[in-house]
Amino acid sequence: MYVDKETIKRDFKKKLTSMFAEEVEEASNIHKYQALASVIKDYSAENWMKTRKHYTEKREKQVYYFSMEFLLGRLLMSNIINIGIEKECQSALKDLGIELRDLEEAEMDAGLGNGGLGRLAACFLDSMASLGIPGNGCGIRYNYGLFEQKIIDGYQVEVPDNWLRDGNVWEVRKQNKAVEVRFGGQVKPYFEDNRLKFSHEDYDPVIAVPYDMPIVGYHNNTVNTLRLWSAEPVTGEFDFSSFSKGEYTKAVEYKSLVESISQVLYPDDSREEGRILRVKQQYFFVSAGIQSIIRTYKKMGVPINRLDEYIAIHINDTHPSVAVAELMRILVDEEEISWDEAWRITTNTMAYTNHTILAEALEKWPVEMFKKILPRIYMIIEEIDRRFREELSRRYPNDSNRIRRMAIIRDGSIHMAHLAIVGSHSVNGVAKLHTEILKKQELSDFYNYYPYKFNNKTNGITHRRWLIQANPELSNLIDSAIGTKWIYMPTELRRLMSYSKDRIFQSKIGAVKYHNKIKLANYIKDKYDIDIDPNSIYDVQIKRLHAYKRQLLNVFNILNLYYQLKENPDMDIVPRTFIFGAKASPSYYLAKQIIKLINTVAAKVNNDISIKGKIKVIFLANYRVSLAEKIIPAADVSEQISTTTKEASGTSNMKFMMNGAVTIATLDGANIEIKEEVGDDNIVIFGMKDYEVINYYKNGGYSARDFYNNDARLTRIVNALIDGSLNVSSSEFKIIYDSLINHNDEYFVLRDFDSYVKAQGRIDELYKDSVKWEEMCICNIANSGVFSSDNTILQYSKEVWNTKSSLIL
Ligand code: 26W
Repeated sequence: MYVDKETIKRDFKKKLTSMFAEEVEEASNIHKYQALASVIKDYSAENWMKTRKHYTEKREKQVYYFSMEFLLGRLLMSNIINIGIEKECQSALKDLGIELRDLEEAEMDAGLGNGGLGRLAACFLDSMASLGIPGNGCGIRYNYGLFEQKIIDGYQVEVPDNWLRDGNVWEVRKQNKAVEVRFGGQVKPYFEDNRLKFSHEDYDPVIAVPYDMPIVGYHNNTVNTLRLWSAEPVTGEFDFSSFSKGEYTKAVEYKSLVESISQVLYPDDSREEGRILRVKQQYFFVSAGIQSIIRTYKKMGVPINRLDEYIAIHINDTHPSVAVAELMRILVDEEEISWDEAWRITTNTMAYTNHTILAEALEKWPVEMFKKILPRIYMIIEEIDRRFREELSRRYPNDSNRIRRMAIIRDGSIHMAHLAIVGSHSVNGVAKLHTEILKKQELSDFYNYYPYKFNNKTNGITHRRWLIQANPELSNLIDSAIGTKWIYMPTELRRLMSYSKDRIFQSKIGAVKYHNKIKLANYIKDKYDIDIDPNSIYDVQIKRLHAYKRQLLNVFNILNLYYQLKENPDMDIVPRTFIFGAKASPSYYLAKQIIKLINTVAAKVNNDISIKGKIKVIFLANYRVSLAEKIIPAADVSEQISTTTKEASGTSNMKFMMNGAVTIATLDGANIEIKEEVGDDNIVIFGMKDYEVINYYKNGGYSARDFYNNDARLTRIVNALIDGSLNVSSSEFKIIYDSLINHNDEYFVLRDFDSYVKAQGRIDELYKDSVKWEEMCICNIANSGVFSSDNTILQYSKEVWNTKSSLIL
């Protein structure tokens, strides 16, 4: 869609008047942002309608991506860029004395996610729309996203993320599409027309109200939908009956209980109430989503038993896996289809992605709790489990152990991953190694039983946000070298390889990086009043804080360098700025203490003039999508240092690569595939191999204490955690010390330390050779195209969903 600059100016001024009765000169940046966003939304509205109509008229198969998390970040720029009116907007605003970048900063991130899994869902939405694939998102409209992180005295302090404070311009509330979701109560079986039926009585009704957000495709007139559900109390009769009995307090209680369902992302589930709420959240959006899918489907006039030909439902991790039982409930109880036929439809409709092998994330719900909240759904899961066990005992008549291991309900718990696997036709991991580990270890029983269900889909990232939007200078430089075909076909970036040794192109790449580094330095100066040197190596680790991601290994290398510099301030190293960004889960004490440690080390290193500013450490607070967009284009080194086998894929690794950073990595997750693309010379690999890690876990034989005792560097560093030399009380980091020495270092920090330090030494050497370094940067950019989420989505579309691109002409 094209809009000229004069139209934008006129529409924008009109909006400021109609929304706020303000003129340009008096409006705040927030008002100006909201007016502009609203104008942009208007521009996409017609195509939004057209896309919806087009899909229904053509009876296109649609995919619904069910996810507890959508980490969208900001939408203004990405919508402007995808519509294709960036230059026009910029110059319209300029005429009015406004910088588009300033308005961009006024938008709150939609932070409805924790990390990789949520951001992946957002990248996938962008790719589906940009490829013209009929794809919708389905999730929860949390009133509060992931907490805002403040750093006070070096500690993480969580503050509610009130992202809806100024309203959300992008969303449309669709009251007339609301549905009812039922919790609690009892289920009574009865016979009617020779059929066993179930009536659900005394349940607590919750109204699910959808809020739709447009997902604008890139230059293709497609606008798909992300539907987020909000929980509201039933008004009218229900309230009135409570009031009439004089139970005012009860009515208020009911209201707040209902509203708690969509109140906040991941309420702390370390307590029973939190767990109950999570189950409710999951069923709430899944039930609402499936009900609305069925409603829309029925309008097409196709018989219900062909649902699987027109609908694909994707289960993003185990969180929405109750979808299997909910679809069965609707087909069997409401549509009165036979169990076997309903099961055929359900399994053909559902597909499941696993995102982790960490036990803590494989959800299990206690039967007693679950059946109180969802009595009918529990009955259905019991029946699925009963039939599945029967099937298994036919196949494995003498192997009761195996049947027990694979059961959905076992030892008083419901294993949601098992439900998802049994109820789907496709199960995938998110990188080659991860899928292999699922097949050979974590899910090997299921792989033996259903080998045809398992497949790999390596993650991806949208190059539109992570390159075109976040790094316009680099994107323009690429255009000038190889044209713009890469935008539609990112693997075309390969053509940059012919420039990898071109000294002029290399220096241009260097200049873009330097420019981005200055921008980040200015941001840091502004926010933290710390000077960082744009000629230093920007060495970046940004991701959730978790022991397996080993931010600790990074800190240990910094301390090691610091002690070396103390002894020899003239040591010949390239100055380095170590940059961290990470949120720790509020109840994860060890992770929070690692944040405190990073800040403690930062204070010590940054204030020690004796090391002549050779290293600096910066912890950037409140890591989120919009901050990542500022950091990644400025990074020289990408830290991907998880314990091998633990990081399912990683996706920031791909973002850094695409922006010309060099990766220092273990052979874990997608790092392996990055290495395959760039070749051994353009990545720095260290650490244990997957089989070594697996052997250690299986056979023991690792002694962290030996490494601590036998490596003087480690003795000193680990002792520093408890000897007061970091200028904090000696008990402050006792938990970190214990995790390493008394709990034998579960993630092999000490084991990989030496190898990591050497790898960091190689980085230093490589960077000194600026010609070689620039060549490496170009190789990384040139080979990043396969990691575009467009590539990933095309594979899902073809191999899992059976959907196709359907563009409005
Ligand atoms: C059960 C609670 C829970 C929920 C979410 C535990 C853990 C999570 C994580 C935040 C899930 C997550 O983000 N996993 C990441 O998914 C990415 C996308 O596939 C992968 O690239 C990362 O390796 C994986 O850690």
